[in-house]
Amino acid sequence: MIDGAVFAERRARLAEQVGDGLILLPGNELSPMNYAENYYGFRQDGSFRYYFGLNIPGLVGTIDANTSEATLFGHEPTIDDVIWTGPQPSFRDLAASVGVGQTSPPALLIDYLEAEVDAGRDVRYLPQYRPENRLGFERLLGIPAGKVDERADRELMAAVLAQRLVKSELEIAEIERAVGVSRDMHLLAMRTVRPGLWEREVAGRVRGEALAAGGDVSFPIIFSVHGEVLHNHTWTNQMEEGDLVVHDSGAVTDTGYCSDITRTLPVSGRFDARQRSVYEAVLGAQLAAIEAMKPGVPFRDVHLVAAREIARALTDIGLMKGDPDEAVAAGAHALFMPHGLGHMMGVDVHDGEAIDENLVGYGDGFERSTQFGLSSLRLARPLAPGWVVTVEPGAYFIPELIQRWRSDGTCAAFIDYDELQSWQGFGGIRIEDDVLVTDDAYRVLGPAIPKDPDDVENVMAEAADRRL
Ligand SMILES: [Mn+2]
Repeated sequence: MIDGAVFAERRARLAEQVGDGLILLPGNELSPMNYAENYYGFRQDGSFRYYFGLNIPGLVGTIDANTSEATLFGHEPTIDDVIWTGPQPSFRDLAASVGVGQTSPPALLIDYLEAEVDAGRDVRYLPQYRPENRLGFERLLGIPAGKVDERADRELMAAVLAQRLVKSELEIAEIERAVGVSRDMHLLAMRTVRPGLWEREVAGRVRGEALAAGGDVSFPIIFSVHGEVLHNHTWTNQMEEGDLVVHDSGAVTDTGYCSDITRTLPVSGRFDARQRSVYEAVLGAQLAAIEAMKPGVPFRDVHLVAAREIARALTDIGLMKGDPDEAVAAGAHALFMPHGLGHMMGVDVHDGEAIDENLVGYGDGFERSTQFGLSSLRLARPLAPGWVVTVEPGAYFIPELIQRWRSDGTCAAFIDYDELQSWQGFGGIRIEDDVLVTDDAYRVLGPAIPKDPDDVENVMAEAADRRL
């Protein structure tokens, strides 16, 4: 539980930043899977959770930016609610628990907004990513659903991001708790993986660990021997001797804070020589990138530190050639790492991106590159104290991409395509941790999760010994 005063203080700061008008912050609704009353697991909107704390569907919050007075719109539980979902605290008490003294039935929201608009006040809101909320705005504000996002309030967007992206001590402690759950999830996977098991058998147990901790996963688990498929959310393969498996997963705690951690495991329990060489390239890149983090350093530079490390190591291995720095300038490393180094993290696992990905990561004179690979970087601008950022370099062998580049002769001066031929089916490797930017440097958050290749092998070997 987070004290109600925390949310009241956040709302007061936002009101002060925005200055005038009425801030309208809808929470999320339950979302049907396949018929009206069969829902996906509920996930609250990040900004609503940040300012109003409650993890309940169907609520709307307003903050008067002139007075910082907040109102929560929602209904008191009826006898039907009690029959179907059990005894509920009163809505008034729930609102009070997050420091809100004023509640109102949802039906009155439309009149309330109309009165504000009639009085000449701005109703300010954030872009909406859920269709039901866009439709709700059409009904409440008379803005066509398709035009809701373009009329979102830029000042409010900037103010919310400025506030949400800088984490307080309390938030850092909550994120570290989420990383602690991640540690359990990853150790469980390391102790379970072996040839013959199916990916889904491990993914299911990993999810169970997140549920047992009182929360859930913060996004659908990536657990695949096809790690080269960057966002692979299927778990349909049987793991075989010699495979690598990429495990990218995170927890969300009961207070709504996320973690996002990736480890890559040898299914046999031991990395072979090639696997270890690429693993060490990725680990070296991750450690060098983390080491480069401090306030004022553009995250784009940190990304390029990782890219150069990978290019250097792959040149040593014989997969790349020429000068590694020139290779990175030409974008050649992106054949192996086509994604960005990381993203912000908080109440959303990609924190703030529901508001605007470019507003989170660009600006301050930074514009998104059009170069393949670098164009996928979500965060480029200079780091600031209190930011929590993932650092997740990888190296992947994507057959279709290699084929395309080879036949186009792309970056042929920097890639040894003949050598690459014998690496078909290698898969992918990614290593990810969650890092706080401190006043003068960085801190890797949470308890350590094995990532040195010897440590990973040792955890797997101990578990294999116990199974005998
Ligand atoms: Mn991530």
